[in-house]
Amino acid sequence: MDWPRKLVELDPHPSDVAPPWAEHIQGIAAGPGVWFVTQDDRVWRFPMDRDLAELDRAHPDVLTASIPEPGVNHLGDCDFSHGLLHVAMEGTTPARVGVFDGDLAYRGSAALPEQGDSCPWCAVNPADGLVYSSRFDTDHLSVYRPRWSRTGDEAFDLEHVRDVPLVSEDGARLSLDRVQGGAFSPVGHLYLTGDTADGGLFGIDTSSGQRVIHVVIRYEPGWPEHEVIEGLTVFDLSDGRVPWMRGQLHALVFNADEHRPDLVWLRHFEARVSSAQRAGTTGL
Ligand SMILES: [Ca+2]
Ligand SMILES: [Ca+2]
Repeated sequence: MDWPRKLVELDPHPSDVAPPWAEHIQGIAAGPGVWFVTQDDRVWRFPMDRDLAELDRAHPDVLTASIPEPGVNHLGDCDFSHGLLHVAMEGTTPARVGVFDGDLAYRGSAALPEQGDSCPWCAVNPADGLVYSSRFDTDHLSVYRPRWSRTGDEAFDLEHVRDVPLVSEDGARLSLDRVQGGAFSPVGHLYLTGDTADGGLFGIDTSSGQRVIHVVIRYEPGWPEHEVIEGLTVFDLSDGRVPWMRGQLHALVFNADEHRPDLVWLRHFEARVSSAQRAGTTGL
């Protein structure tokens, strides 16, 4: 399946606002008619037909839940697949992936011994049903098979099945720094975010580990702005279902100022496909 010819950034929305869910924001995922958002200590579900910039827990359709797992003190990027919200969790050794249902009821978590104490993101590949993750600074992806056992309490487990070494466009070994987010397109293309000035968005072929797309996200990581690139999600808004947002790839940036509430931007990217690709496909 072809990759996009290029990714073009559109206007952000929400943009430069400080709703309560923006404080130390970490991740985003899309479900049926809803957005899921993770902060470092909280999970949210928001209706997609309302403006994210104006939502807080006072709205009757907004759900939220705090960290349910003992020892976990940091949630990372999240991903929604087959009715389950997968959330990267840190604070325990090893780090974990927690699972909530679509109404944010907690279902359990699984340890990731291969990743030590680092799990900034996790994402389910629709092409193989496997869970992908990595350490914050990494030269490979780790791949896991989810398993549920029903002996006594329902238990969730992730079986490590392989690592995928990362390689650059020209085939050299590749290390990525400050990986904050991961999300798959419907055809199984993996997109990662890297929170550095020369990082941004990466497209990774998970069969070869090769980076095939790199789009720098322009932001202000250093003093005095303290901006941070966080998680991302893939969701096609090109049909106008959310009139104030467009694009297929959506990445979080926030301004981590300790002296006032954090500001958030959702940065939208649209795939431009080659003429050889079939009309009507997003090409992601
Ligand atoms: Ca993060
Ligand atoms: Ca995500």
